[in-house]
Amino acid sequence: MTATRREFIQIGGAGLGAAALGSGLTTKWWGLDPDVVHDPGTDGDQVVPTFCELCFWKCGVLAHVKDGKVTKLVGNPEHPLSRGKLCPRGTGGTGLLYDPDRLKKPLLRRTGARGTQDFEEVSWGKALDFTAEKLLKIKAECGPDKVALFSHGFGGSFFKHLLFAYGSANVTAPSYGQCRGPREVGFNLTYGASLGSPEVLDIANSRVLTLIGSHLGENMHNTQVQDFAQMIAKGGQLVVVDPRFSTAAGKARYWLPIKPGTDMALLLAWIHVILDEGLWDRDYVAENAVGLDELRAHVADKTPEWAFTETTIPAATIAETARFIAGARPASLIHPGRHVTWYGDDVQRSRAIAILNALLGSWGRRGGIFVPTQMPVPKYPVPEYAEKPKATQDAPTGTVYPFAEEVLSHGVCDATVPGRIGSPGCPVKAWIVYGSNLLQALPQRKNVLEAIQNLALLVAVDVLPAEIVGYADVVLPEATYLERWDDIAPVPWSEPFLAVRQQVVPPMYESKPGWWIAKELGKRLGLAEYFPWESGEQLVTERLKKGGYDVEAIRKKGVVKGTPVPVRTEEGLQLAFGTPSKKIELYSKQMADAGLPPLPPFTRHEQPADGQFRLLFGRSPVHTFGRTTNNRFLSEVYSENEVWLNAKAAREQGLAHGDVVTLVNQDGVRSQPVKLKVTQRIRPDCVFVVHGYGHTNPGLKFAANRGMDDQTLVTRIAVDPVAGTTGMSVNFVVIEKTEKAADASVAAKAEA
Ligand SMILES: Nc1nc2c(c(=O)[nH]1)N[C@H]1C(S)=C(S)[C@@H](COP(=O)(O)OP(=O)(O)OC[C@H]3O[C@@H](n4cnc5c(=O)[nH]c(N)nc54)[C@H](O)[C@@H]3O)O[C@H]1N2
Ligand SMILES: Nc1nc2c(c(=O)[nH]1)N[C@H]1C(S)=C(S)[C@@H](COP(=O)(O)OP(=O)(O)OC[C@H]3O[C@@H](n4cnc5c(=O)[nH]c(N)nc54)[C@H](O)[C@@H]3O)O[C@H]1N2
Ligand code: SF4
Ligand SMILES: [Mo]
Repeated sequence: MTATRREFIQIGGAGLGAAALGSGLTTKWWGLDPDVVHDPGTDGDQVVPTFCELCFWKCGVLAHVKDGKVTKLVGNPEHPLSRGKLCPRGTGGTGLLYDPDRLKKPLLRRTGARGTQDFEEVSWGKALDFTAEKLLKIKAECGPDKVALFSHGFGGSFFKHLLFAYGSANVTAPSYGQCRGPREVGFNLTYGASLGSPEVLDIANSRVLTLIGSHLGENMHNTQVQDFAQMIAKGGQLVVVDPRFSTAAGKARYWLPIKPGTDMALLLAWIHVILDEGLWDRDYVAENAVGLDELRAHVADKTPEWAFTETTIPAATIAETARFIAGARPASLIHPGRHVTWYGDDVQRSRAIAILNALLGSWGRRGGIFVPTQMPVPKYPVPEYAEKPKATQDAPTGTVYPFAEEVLSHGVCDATVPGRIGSPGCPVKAWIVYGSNLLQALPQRKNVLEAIQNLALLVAVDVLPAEIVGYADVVLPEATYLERWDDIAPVPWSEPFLAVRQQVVPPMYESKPGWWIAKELGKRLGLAEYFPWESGEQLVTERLKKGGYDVEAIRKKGVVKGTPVPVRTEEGLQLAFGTPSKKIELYSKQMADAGLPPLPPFTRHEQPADGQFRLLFGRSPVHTFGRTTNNRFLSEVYSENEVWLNAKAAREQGLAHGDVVTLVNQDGVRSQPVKLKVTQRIRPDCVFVVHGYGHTNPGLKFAANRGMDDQTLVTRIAVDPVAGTTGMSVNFVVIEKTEKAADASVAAKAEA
């Protein structure tokens, strides 16, 4: 059974607006393009399959084209991640393509300081020559490991290849150290495998799904939300642990409004009850796991009564939900979350979630976590890299944080400031930033800006004038995903498939696809042999041909599927684990050997003082952080964030719904003015905002000055000792009433 559109939209938090977008019913169009742009929803006389990049889930898209314009984007029914539907954001991709504020030409900074935005439009030749000259100089003087790439998004693959060929292994991403890093490390330590993106979760078949924060329905990953709707339609039940009454909480059998930062206590108490009452999967654990005795001893005193004092969840509710969760095993899934950099003990919390899933026997089982398969596709032949790419000694990776799996972005910032960390030698000199708005993505902006001002070169490859672009020396305007080919990458999933991103319409303005930019830079760096393809199209079709695939059929359908293989034990999958013991490691000897707690300890985190609130953040169903807040189409539904505040707390503060307020954090840093949303749907000790607003680059004519930027207030972080990732939910604010209006209408007027 597949979810109907109605079920899908019911989960979405934005109600009617999302429905209108999802079905292409919106009639208003902004007329952004000087030429005719059809109303979105118009059928094309040509349909080109590709895949989406409004977020990183890679859903299959059928793009309708009429008179050379993209008129409508719909889900590809053949594509396993979209199944004929897109989320509201994916449907609004034309709002990016036809955004009048797009970067149109390469830019070079004139003489002013970084950030003054005094740019000169130049030819591609001049921009690339300038960049290559600087990069060659840095390599000659300091070595190749003094260049770093920050990257988010599928097109980053070409720039990673460029950096490796140049000799640097400093590839980093806020989507690791400020997002899912701790989860991947926690699951790797426990199962010897991580969850990846898209996460390998069999939600559609879960009988009970437990969400620890993960706000599905606001967090709008298409397949997951469709699966979620299917699960609910089939009578599946939900346990939602969230200080806020999220969209998902509205569908839940149990909503546990936990005190923020105390989830570990709840998880340990659940484990305690499950072991104490003999509710775990004995056969599964006996066969597949090690460390049960140590775990039992570890949680012996972690009773529901104890957890109540930490979490404020009544002991009886903790025991009842533990039984409820265990009662549905093995089709009982504790969702591992995605954005998990919260309090600095995030790997340990992810370990506790991994352990709980093991007790439920959900790994490799129907309704739990499946073991993905992947379609084979041969590489395009390129020479071996001349030298093994080197990472800077100064960026904390595995050496400082024993289980960090990637170069850490804030570590690169530190390594860019002379004398900040590591050896006093030559600090990192150049950053190439691809599809990452570091000023909104990284915490402790002062450090980020200090690093930026120490650089010899900052190159931004982007589609819009995001804040980071304003600080660049060289701005390289990339073509949007609808205007370019990208390399092919098999997605690990429950069924094997390959999808192609093909150009739907030619690049507008002077924008260029990433493959072209990387190849042209490569040529100028003496690395031409590493970019032997003539075009993105040729690269992809060669690889497919070599793999024996029917290229024409794939281009026509956008996707090819392979023969299914077992991905759950019920289908004949044999479980195997990549840990040192070849078992699920409830007790982690690896961690003990590294001097870290081998079982997840409870750490009591600082709580806000009277009158202070913990700052929490999350997603809106119709936007992807700050990358879509300038999208006029999506902004018809939600154009400005607001601060959620509990109604009782608001009364005590003398504040009312709709007031314009300023948040001031523990270090005296002030937010932009923002509207207050007074609601019963949040605990009184925290406030919540949607991340990605409060843009400050005036080039984003629609989004500039709309709402507030939560990142401004993240001046304090809690670094995870296991993975080096940065917990960011450790900032407290007071709320001041502001006289001056939060005036998005200023931006709107400027545009009119
Ligand atoms: N529409 C949309 N969807 C997206 C994205 C987007 O930008 N827009 N971004 C995608 C990306 S990259 C990511 S990483 C994911 C992020 O999505 P999630 O992983 O779901 O996000 P989080 O920010 O971890 O979770 C936010 C929720 O956690 C709750 N919360 C805050 N603190 C605590 C706490 O201490 N304990 C508990 N139990 N709950 C807490 C908040 O109230 C909120 O409901 O979303 C993805 N999906
Ligand atoms: N305070 C706070 N900080 C956070 C979070 C939070 O909730 N609150 N969330 C964290 C999470 S979960 C994540 S994943 C990170 C993500 O943070 P980032 O790595 O910054 O990712 P995005 O916000 O998606 O990147 C946006 C940039 O990509 C550009 N872009 C869009 N499409 C393209 C394209 O096709 N090509 C190119 N070259 N550029 C493109 C946009 O114009 C924009 O400049 O941020 C993290 N930081
Ligand atoms: S989840 Fe939505 S925005 Fe993300 S790739 Fe899929 S359709 Fe696009
Ligand atoms: Mo993320």
